[in-house]
Formats: sequence, C-alpha cells, structure tokens
Amino acid sequence: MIFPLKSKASPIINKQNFMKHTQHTRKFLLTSALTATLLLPNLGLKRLLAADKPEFAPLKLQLPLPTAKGTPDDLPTGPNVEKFTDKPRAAFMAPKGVKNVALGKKVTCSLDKLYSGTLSQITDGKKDPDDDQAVEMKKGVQWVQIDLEKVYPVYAIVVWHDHRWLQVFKDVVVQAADDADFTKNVRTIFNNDLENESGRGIGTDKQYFETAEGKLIDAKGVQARYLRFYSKGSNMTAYNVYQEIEVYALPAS
Ligand SMILES: [Ca+2]
Repeated sequence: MIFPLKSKASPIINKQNFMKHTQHTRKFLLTSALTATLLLPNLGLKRLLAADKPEFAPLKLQLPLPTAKGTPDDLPTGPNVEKFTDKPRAAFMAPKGVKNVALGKKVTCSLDKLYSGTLSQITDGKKDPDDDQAVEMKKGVQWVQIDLEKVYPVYAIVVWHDHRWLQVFKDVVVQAADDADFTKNVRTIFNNDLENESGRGIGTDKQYFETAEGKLIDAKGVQARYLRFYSKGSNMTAYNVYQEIEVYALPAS
C-alpha cells in the first residue's frame, strides 16, 4: 500500500522540483543577463573616467644652482608676502608623464627691445643665477608670452624671474587665452597684483621670494595654448627680468 503512494508522489515531487529548478535557472540567466547589460556600459564608462583621471606622481624639476649672493638684510615683509624659507618645496602632484611643453617654444613680449638677453632664453631650459642667463626688460608693467603651439591641459607653471638675488617681483599675473592677442577666453591662473597695476583685476595670491626653486603655480589642468606673464619690477629693481618659464602638461593631449 505504501509503495503506490510513494511511486505516485515521487514523479509529482520530481516534476515540481524540475519546474522550480527551471524557474531558478531562468531567473539566474535573466539576472545574469541584466547584470551584464548594466555592468558592461559602467565598466566602459569607468575606463573612460580612468582615462580622464590619470595617475598622479610628484613632479620632478631640474632645479638650477642656488645663488651665491647671500640673503639681503631688508627682506620685504607683510601679510601679502609669503614668509621666506630656504627649505625645499613640498612635493607637487602632477599626472604621470607630464613634460615641460614650453621648452623651445616661441616667446614674444610687450616691448620691441630688451635690455639684455634674448626672448628665446626664457624657454631654453637654462636658469642658473648667471648674468648672461637673465633676460632684462625696461620698467613699468611688461609682459612676456609663450605660444605652446597647441592646446594642452596645463598642470603646473614654474617661473624663475631672477633668483640671482633674493627678491620679490611685483604684480605678477599669469593668464591663459585662446588667441595670441588675448581677447578670447582669457583666464587668470595667478595674480598677486594687489592694486590692479596691470589692469588684469585685483589679485589674491601672495608675493613670493625668488629662489632656485622657482615659483610653482598650480594650473589645475587649465586648457591653454597662449600664456602671458605680467610683472612690474621687484623690490630691488625697476626692471622686469626672466630666467626661465616651464609649463608642465601631458604631451599627448
Ligand atoms: Ca633660460
């Protein structure tokens, strides 16, 4: 009597199990397909985002020799002047593979004549505190301009005005534009011109001392081809002076 019941029940149970199994399999396959459909574009998107956000590493600079002229006694002070330090700058993080894209690029300026040097010396890679490496131009608000020849995302700009002496250059403004005449999409990257001497607006950045470290400006990936650098002498000289300007960007942009 028991066997027939069992034998009747078994196929039903097996069939139910089979149905359940089939339903589970279908659910699993559907879920898997759905997950794959949702994940694949995300993975693609993630890859794209990863490509947009490159890996960062400390920026390595080739620093010039320090000056042997010593420290003047009457160093400028005040709330708008960074405190002088002879310690190395903290590491600046920039995307891996950035290069000085300004090296060898054409430089123009606000004047027809220079006092000393040539404009090409501003992007020749040399920045030692030697008199024959200083490019000097007359007093007043003057500018030099670099054409990077194409648009780059710029991460760091390093400027050596004149570190032959420990001094502070005045009204330093750095701007980017889409055209050589600086009429299109002009953006200010750095400005310590507190009284709008250069007519570029009042700056909020601090004045700083010239040292072999140069002034590193965080350009935050600004898209730029033309860069213009304003100044109006220093606390030691009315001249405007440059030894080198470096512009760090990813070359394959
Ligand atoms: Ca130089």
